[in-house]
Amino acid sequence: MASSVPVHGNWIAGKWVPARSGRTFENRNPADVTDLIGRFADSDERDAKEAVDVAAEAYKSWRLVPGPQRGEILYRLGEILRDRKEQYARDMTREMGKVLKEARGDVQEAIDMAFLMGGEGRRLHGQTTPSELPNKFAMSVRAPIGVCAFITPWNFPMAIPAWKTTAALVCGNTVVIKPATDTPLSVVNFARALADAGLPPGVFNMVSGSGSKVGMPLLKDPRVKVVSFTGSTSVGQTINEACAPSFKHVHLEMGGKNPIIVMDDANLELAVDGSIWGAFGTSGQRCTASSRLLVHKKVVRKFTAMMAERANALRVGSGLDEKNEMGPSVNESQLDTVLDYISIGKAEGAKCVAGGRRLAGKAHEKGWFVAPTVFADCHRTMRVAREEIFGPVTSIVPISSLEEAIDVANDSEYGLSSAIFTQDVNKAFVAMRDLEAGIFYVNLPTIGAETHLPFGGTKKTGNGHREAGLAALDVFSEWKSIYVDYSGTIQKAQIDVPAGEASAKKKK
Ligand code: UN1
Repeated sequence: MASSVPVHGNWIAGKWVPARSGRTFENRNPADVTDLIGRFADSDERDAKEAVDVAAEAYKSWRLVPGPQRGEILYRLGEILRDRKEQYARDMTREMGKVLKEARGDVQEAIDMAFLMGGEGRRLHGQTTPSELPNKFAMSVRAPIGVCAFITPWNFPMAIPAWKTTAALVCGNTVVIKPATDTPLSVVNFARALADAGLPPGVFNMVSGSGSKVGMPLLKDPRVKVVSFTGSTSVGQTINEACAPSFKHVHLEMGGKNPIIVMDDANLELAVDGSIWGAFGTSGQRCTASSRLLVHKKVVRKFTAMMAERANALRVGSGLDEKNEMGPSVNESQLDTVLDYISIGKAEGAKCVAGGRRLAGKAHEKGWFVAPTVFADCHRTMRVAREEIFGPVTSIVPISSLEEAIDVANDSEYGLSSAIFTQDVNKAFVAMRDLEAGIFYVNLPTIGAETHLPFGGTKKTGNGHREAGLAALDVFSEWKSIYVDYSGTIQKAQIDVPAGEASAKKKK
């Protein structure tokens, strides 16, 4: 049967090529590890270098392609992804486990991004502004930067590569991407769609393999000008350090410990609905997962009972079965991390009111399944209430006022997403102003960002950049300020005819 397993190469210069080493690695279904999805190029620095060679060469012509034409290719990308949405979603569920409905959403996010940046090809607005001097024109334009290297995660295997790629390409940059080793197939699919959309060879290249053998060489290559990474804060720090000596532009999207505040006036049904979705969507494997529930003491008992009941009732299993509401953890080491945190929570005195164990039994024995887990009566200092777990575990921390809730929420090294459930507009606005996070929701959980708004966070979640939305253009372009003098003289800014001096002279 081994011969029926597809083998995928790297996508370099518009061709599928094997890794120089000739080696491959396996990609297996986390819901059923006997299901071998394919073998993928196990690349090293030679493959990474070749991809950068190609991207650097392609940059020379791609940067000169008019924005509207670049945008049109992205628009076609959106149409192709829309046509293939079902197949690509199934491939994604099979390789990373999230339920089909969510995998379709992931592909949809890539489609949305393609259309957004497709349209941007005809805008890419800069500013025109008066000059302080006569017969002189002033404006700013966005200029591309060069080769961009992307290190992308497994939790949004197509959406996140699309966030980065579409924004980079519309600005006129070229790309080398290293997909997560758990989810290379979704990036293979994305590369196919880009090729079929008519993207010239070499503008987008994919090299699969490990962070040390492929990622690191990309970070050290002086021809790579921009690095964009989504993943853990500790890896982000390593990337930041590796890029510092060559002054690369670095865009980092990292961890979260996202709070939902539930006030005593909240619609509790809605708050529970939102918390279940926010905590257990994608098996809690979102940077934006609602992993802290800060619930007013007046309603916390009722809220906890409702959460436990709903969590226990969630149908967990293969995401390919439409009846299931939650899939597995992505791999064995992620499962181990989640189980470790469950033990830590129990040991530090958090009350486990739902889940708290690996799922065994026929439907689960071949995969990395954990029961949706709710810890109640948590204290803000507990590790389960502070550290990012990246699994189906959420912690309820009782609070007695909005002020206390905001204080607990902000007492975190992360600042990605945040939310409040309340019917009091005054409380909603105070939380909106005071929560230290890049994203804020009222009467929604912390997940569910839309592509046309900036995505990213404060503190150790990010390094001051945003992706998606028009903010993404700032990561992938440099401002160029342009002055055109048609006076026929060398007019000196700040020195010749400053208006203030003219009026001061008159007064004398
Ligand atoms: C992530 O978890 O890394 O807002 C991205 C959301 C999704 C994107 C999540 N649209 O939850």
